This record gives sequence, structure tokens and C-alpha cells, in this order.
Amino acid sequence: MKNLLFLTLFLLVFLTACRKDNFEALVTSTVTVEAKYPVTYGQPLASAATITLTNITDGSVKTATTNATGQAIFTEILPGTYNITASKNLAATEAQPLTGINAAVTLNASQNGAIVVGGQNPKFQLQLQGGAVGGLVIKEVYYTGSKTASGGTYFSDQFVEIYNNATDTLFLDGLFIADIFGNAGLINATSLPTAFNTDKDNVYASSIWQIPGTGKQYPLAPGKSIVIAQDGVNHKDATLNPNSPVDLSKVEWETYNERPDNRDADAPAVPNLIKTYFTGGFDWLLPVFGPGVIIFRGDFTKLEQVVIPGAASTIPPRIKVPNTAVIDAFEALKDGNSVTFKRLTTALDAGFVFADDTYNMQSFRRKTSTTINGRRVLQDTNNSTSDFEKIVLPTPKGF
Ligand SMILES: [Ca+2]
Ligand SMILES: [Ca+2]
Repeated sequence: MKNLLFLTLFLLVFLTACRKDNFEALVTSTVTVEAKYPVTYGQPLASAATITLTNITDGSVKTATTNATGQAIFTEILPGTYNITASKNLAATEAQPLTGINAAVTLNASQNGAIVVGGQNPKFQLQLQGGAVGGLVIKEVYYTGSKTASGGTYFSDQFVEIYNNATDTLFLDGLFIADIFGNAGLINATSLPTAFNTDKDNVYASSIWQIPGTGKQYPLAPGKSIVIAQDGVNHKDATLNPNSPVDLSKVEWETYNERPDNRDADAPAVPNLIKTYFTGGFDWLLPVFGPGVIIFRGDFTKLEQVVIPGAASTIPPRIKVPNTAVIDAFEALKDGNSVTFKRLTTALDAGFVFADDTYNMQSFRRKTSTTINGRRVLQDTNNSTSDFEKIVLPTPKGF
């Protein structure tokens, strides 16, 4: 009687189970999830990433960690539909060899509606993504200019190059570029350092230009750059200066200073930056003795206009840009003895570079810190002295 009762109970449980899930559905699967790093990273597969597998029918969650080959293995997974997530936190020291940049990053990925069919052993690949590590940097500044065959001075061939030093595509839309007010050194006997340099929290821009766009119109891929020319023409042309080291007729942007007398020509093939604020003469001439240059973001209409201390009322004010808005900075001074003339605060740029002379075609290019998957990661320690090298001729778009 006891045995019969047991058998009856057993059959009852067995039949209930059969009704609930047919025999076929009980066949489980082994599910492999592979976590991949972003394509710009130094390694393809992410180990020690956390993977979750959520059954969308009953909400049950299984968690596993990827192994040395970037794979997490889930055994005895019931057929059904699953949402999969992958996440990986990299501390700065872990990120450095992967991204080239010493900054922490959080990576995530998800795949919803992944279907597991009983008895099959599917493999899912998740491509991790995260915020861009790194940012836009000033890659090269060619400000010295060149000499003509007759010994004249030529400065229209100046340019600034901006480089995407990040792991992801960045958008240039709305980016400002500016030169900073102040003498580069003892240009003449009465030259003084800028009186603004007592303000350690702001820099004071003389002229400001802006890249147009509504937000996503001007993407710049990792490891790529744009050149902003004073004039977007071939400066080696016979009518200009055959001694100039650069052809800037195919660059991305130029600074066109529209004037009634047409002293600055508009190169039709090279788009113009927006002239946001201008205190220069005929064109955006960077000081050939050494400029301070910044790139920054913000709302120009909210920036304060400040009269230069001691300046005549006819001199236009300068634009006060908070250090916090500055993305990157570069400073060149007249010579090695000009440190008291620094215009950029130590927080933005702890050092400066200097050329051997004016109009000698020397250029200043940011050093390469490392190369990852063919992508150069440029050195950025916020110190132009150590981050830039003096080169004998400019190298727009090159190294
Ligand atoms: Ca121009
Ligand atoms: Ca143009």
C-alpha cells in the first residue's frame, strides 16, 4: 500500500512535468559568449569581463566571467530567448596598454533577444563599447613662416593641425580654436609679459574661430587629423612663395577674414571657419615669435570680454576663456629665456617650445607616445616642452 502510494505520487509528478515542458524542451545547451574589445584597442578579446544571461520568460539570471580567450561558458541553458550583457571596467593602468592612454574606462555591450534552441550550442559575440578615452589634441603648429627667394618674409603658410587622439570617433562641430593674447618674449626693449598672467584660472584669447556644424556633421576618426590653414592654397605656387614648405590647397579648413578690401583671399576649394571674434589685421596671423594656441568648447555668448589692463580704449577687449573649457593647449615663446612671458597657466601647459629663428620653416609636432593597431597615440602630458619636438620642416597630415 505504501509502495503504491509512492508510485502514484511519482507518476503524478512525472506527468505534471511532462505537461509543463515537453520532452524536447528539456534538452539544454551550452552557450558561449565572447567579449571583444573595441577595434581600436590593442587586444581583440576581453578577459575577465562580466557576462549576464537573462531568460526573458522567467527572468532568471546567470552570470559568468570571460576566460583568457574572452569567452564565458554557460552550461545547461534551457531553450528560450535571452538578453545578454557584457561589462568590463579597466583601471587606468590596465587601459594604458590597450588604449595607449592612462585613463580608466568602463566598457559595455548588450544583445537582446538571443535565441537558444534546445540541443544546439550557440556562440554569441558582444562588441564592447565605452566612452572615448583620450581626446582632441593639437598635433602640429607651424608658425615660423618661410623666406622668399629675395629674402622677404612669408607667413601666409602658417597652419595648426588637430588630431583625434581618442579611441573613438569624435565630432569637431562647434570646436573653437584661438590664439592667446600676450608677447612671446622680449620682441623689443619695452616688451612686457601679459598682465593677464596673474589670473591662473582663465586664458585671454585675441581671436577665436569655430568649426561649423550642428553636432554630428564633422566626424574625425581615431588617429586622423584636420589642418587649419591661414590660407588654404598651394604656397609653393610661383605667384606665392616657391620656397614655402607647404601646399595647403587640400586641407580641411582655412581662416578667411572677409574684408571690403579683399586683403584675405577666399580659397574656394577650402571651407572657411566661422570668424567668431577677431582682433587681428588682414588674416589670422599667429605671432611668428611664438603663439599660444588653445582648442576649447563652450558658449561664446557667455564668455566675458575683458579690456587689456593699461590698454588704450581703441584696443578691442580680449575673450576670457576658463581653463575648464580648454581641451588642449600649445605654447611657443621667442626663446629659451622667455619663460616669464608665458601666457598659458601651468595647469594648461607647464612648458613651452621655441624656434631657433623666425621665418626658418621650423615646425612643432607632438611626439608619438605609442602605436596601437597602427593608430598613433600622441603624447599629452600638458607640457609643450616635453610633448612637442622641433622639426626642420612642417609635416601637415604626416609624421
Ligand atoms: Ca586666410
Ligand atoms: Ca575658403
